[in-house]
Amino acid sequence: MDDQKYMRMALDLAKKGRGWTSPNPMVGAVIVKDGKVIGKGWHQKYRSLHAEREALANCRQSAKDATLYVTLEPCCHHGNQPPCTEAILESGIKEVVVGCLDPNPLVAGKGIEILKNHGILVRNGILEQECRQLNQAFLYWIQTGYPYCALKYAMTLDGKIAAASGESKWITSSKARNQVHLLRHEYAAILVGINTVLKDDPMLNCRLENTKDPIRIVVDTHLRLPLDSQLVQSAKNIPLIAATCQNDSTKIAEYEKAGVTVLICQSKDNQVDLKDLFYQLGQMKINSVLIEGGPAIAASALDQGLVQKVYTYISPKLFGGTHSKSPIGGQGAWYPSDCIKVKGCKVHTIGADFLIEGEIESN
Ligand code: AOF
Ligand code: ZN
Repeated sequence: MDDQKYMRMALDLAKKGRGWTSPNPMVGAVIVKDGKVIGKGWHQKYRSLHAEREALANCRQSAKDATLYVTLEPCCHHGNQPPCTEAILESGIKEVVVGCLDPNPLVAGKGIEILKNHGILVRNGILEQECRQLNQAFLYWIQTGYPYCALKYAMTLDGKIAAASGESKWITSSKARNQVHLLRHEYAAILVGINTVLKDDPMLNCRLENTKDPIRIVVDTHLRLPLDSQLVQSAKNIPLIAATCQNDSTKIAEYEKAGVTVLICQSKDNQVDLKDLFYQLGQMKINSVLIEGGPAIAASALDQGLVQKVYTYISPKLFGGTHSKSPIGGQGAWYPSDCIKVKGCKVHTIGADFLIEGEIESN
């Protein structure tokens, strides 16, 4: 009972790091002695103290003989921060209760083993599902090398993302659009195709208070990104990556001068090979990507098995139009049985709109 209570407290603390810790996981820690909480902490942002050291630093009394509740297995390696296992051993903590294992090859069970070898009582797997769920993106990236990827789109009840003229501003209400900005805070990067940029000249930043901007990625096979676009103009302040197959050093130099990072990617069907791009992004420690358009990019990312999650915003309107666009292009499923299945769907109401979020079922 108490185990769950304190682990839930640690989980709530961990969530305060949402959007700030990438490529690190969100982690929360609570130190309990004689039935009282004597210290709390969470990993606040990348390169800052780990949750366990935060909680120890905040202790109101000696942590000797206390119990530490931590949502993720304590680390045992030297990275940006020293090993948490050392801090735990020095503190005299006698029991450590862990939410879930850290699959980072540098840790992966070794953190728990070190603690046990020093006579600390360790229990693992308290609220394990929730602790894993919280760090879905980190866990996916650290195990596969590829960023965790979500596809987001807004459509009408009849499945259109634009009217017959091509105009799409706006499908959903401002309340739903604000929620999308929260996703931009949560995900490490946001990705669009060059056609979205040429059509809308977007900023792709996060316009809410106390949030961070995602790294912006444009898939731009032939390097058509305008130098005077809002994206390029703001590239010195908010990171911008142009993913291209165009290896033209003069042109690339111009973009780089403007602060854009140009990634040369392999080509597939005369376009940027998204799988190669995602591999490179993973290597750059970009652990999550939100795809925000358009239909061609969505289709290739799905076809290549790069998408794990879908956020579908639905507005109660009908556009109609045989040629009006729908969220996912490409050839699509030939037979109903060729479909991609989405599991664990949750439906949320946002004002007059709806959000259905679900996970792609892997084959
Ligand atoms: C913990 N507590 O709060 C976090 C952990 O480069 P560093 O030193 O920040 O280490 C990053 C790795 O440590 C990260 O990949 C993950 O395995 C673990 N994160 N571990 O004990 C924490 N954030
Ligand atoms: Zn640590």
